[in-house]
Amino acid sequence: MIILKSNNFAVKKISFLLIIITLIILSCEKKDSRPNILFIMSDDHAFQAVSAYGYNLNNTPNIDRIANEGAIFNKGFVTNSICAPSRAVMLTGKHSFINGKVDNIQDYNWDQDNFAKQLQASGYQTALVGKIHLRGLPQGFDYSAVLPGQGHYYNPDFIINGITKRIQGYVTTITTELSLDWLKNKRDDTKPFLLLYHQKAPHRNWQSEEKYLTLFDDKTFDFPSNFFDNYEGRSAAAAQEMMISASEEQLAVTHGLGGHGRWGHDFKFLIDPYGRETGFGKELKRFTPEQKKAWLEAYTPKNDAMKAAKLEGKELALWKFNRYLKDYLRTIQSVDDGVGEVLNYLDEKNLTENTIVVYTSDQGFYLGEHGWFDKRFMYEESLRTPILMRYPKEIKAGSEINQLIQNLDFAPTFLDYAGVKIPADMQGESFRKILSNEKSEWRDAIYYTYYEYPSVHMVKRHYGIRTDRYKLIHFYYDIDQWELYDLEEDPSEMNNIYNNPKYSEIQNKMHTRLDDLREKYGDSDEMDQMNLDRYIEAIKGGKVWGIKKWE
Ligand code: SGN
Ligand code: CA
Repeated sequence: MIILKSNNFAVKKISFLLIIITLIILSCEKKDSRPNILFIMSDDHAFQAVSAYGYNLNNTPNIDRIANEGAIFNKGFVTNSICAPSRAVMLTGKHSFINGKVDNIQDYNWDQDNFAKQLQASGYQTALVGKIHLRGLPQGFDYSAVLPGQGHYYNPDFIINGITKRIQGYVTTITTELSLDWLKNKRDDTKPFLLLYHQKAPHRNWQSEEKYLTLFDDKTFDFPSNFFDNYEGRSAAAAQEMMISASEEQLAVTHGLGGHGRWGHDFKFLIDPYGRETGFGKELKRFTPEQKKAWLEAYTPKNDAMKAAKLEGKELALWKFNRYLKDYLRTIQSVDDGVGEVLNYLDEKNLTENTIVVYTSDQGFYLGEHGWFDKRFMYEESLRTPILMRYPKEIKAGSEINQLIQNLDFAPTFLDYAGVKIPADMQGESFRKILSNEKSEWRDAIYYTYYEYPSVHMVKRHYGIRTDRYKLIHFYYDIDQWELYDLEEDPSEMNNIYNNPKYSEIQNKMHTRLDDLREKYGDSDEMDQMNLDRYIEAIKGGKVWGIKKWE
């Protein structure tokens, strides 16, 4: 009996130990310690308007914090400077002509692979909140709350896991709230997370939050030095329709697409200085009475004063430039507030150490350079995009990255951090080792394409390459123009030196490099023609409002 009893005791002891061991193993399995990824993207946020880049236009302390505690990229670029294509590149790690989403107009194929799908399959919990601008239910995400198309600044609709719902309030705040709600209440903390927190702001038409409607009222911003560009030697630049301060004649021939800055939509006049009613009244119909009241109280006195001053010429241009820039910067203030809230949440929950935080934009933007707003061109202000990144485990605080990084590289980089094999057909490269200082060898040139023409803003089709110092661009279709820039001598790209004998050797080298890259990535004249044919077909089908003229 006694023996049996003691045996029984031994068995119990062993079972108890086994249970403990199993629990330990299970809890180890439960904890997937791979880094979380918080990918913050805003829409049309120029690097000139992130204070960490030192342009002295505004203050973005929360966004700057990412760079102060991590890295700032001085040569971050996109492959195709327009919204939906840029997002498709970011998701797939493939150039536009490979992933198929070459312009804002044609459909994106969500069935193709993307890095969120890869992370999801490897055990990440994934979410997408805000603007994505790609039609169809997002794939690769356990949770999605996205704006349909461009979305609205005030009282926006959101498609939450496929179901559309109108939410009252300001879009930037709502996007932050939905992201925080997912982090706080929908997280499975046994898994690492991927959160795409994507703001609509500061996209046109720059509608700011009520509390910032009068920010910068006491300031006058000066023109950038090339605001009054005459586009000499650059015929594609001369043909665009994206002037902040277009003349009444230019506004009248704008192909009816609303390209140049408009009195109602952009400058917020109900009645323009010439007594004409604008469409702005209609836009305010979406607002609640309180929102509308706040807006009219802010804009009416400023607009009345402007009309009374009867401005002309340079003074009028300066006024338009200031109205544009101030509205634009106001919307960024709310973006920065949101970043602050989310970073604070990471701190509170002790998630800062193990979370990769990226802040970027879908492309750059003109803040008056060449007289413009918008993007699309391969010139620096829209080719370049802000990139700031923090990951305390591998990135030293205060790092500066000067390699030629592209949005093409995000997908493979994230997979690299997550320990997921990078699919061989992804065209970007992981820059993880650049950030940890373990690698210095890197590409010496980037490749660029742009296709959306004819369309609003009338920026002609082009492709090109940029090296550390030079840029070669070819505009084609209804034009055949080459441009070459020496960015060291001419950072504002005012002087097209193509065919300048002094640069003939450089020119030849750049042509060879361009041919190499077109071949390397799988682009060609045939591809350009195919993309053009597809575009004309899409427009003929009447898919695009506003460009019915080309039917
Ligand atoms: C809208 C804007 C354009 C802008 C495109 C693309 N006009 O058409 O100014 O270039 O979106 O922007 S607006 O009258 O609707 O404001 S993108 O960021 O989505 O590519
Ligand atoms: Ca954009």
